[in-house]
Amino acid sequence: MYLMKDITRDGDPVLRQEAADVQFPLSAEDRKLADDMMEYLVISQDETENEKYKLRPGVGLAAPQVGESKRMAAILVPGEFEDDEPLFKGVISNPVIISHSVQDGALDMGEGCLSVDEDVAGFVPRHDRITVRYQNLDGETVKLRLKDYPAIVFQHEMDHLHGVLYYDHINQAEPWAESEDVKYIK
Ligand code: SB7
Ligand code: NI
Repeated sequence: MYLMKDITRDGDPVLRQEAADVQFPLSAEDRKLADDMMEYLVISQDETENEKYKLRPGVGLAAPQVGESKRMAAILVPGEFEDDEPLFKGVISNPVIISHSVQDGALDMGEGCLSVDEDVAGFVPRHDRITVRYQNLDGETVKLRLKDYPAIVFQHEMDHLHGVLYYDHINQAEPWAESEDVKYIK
């Protein structure tokens, strides 16, 4: 089970590397990596469990964040209400954005990252809608259309696989400057 001490922090070169493709069928080691990353997300979103283990809640976790430079990320985006089905739950490998909207979107609260201890504030402009292609744990190719919050989470995780951190996208001079061309997502 991963704990906060296992999460790589900003400054660790693994977070700035281009991650390597995942091979299928998955090795036992990669399968365990996938399961352990998803386990982190599930426990981190459980209020009593996360307190017990002192885990920061996360909706995503990319392999470089646990020191593995591989193109794999676990994503668990909860539904709006408790007991709702998650908007997305899965481990994605070798993801690519195959098309995206002209419309940009940014979370109105900005973003955070388990690998960045001090929150860097500001809007993080991304694509509002994307079509992604990735491989699931069985190696099957999946094509998925996403918009708004889940689309933002996918892009945050995919950035990790390219050595990019969310604050790289923040306007340094005016971090909260609003733009007519960006949709702000609640
Ligand atoms: C806000 C938070 C995340 C994604 C998009 C907006 C995930 C935070 C956890 N992670 O550091 C995952 O890489
Ligand atoms: Ni992150």
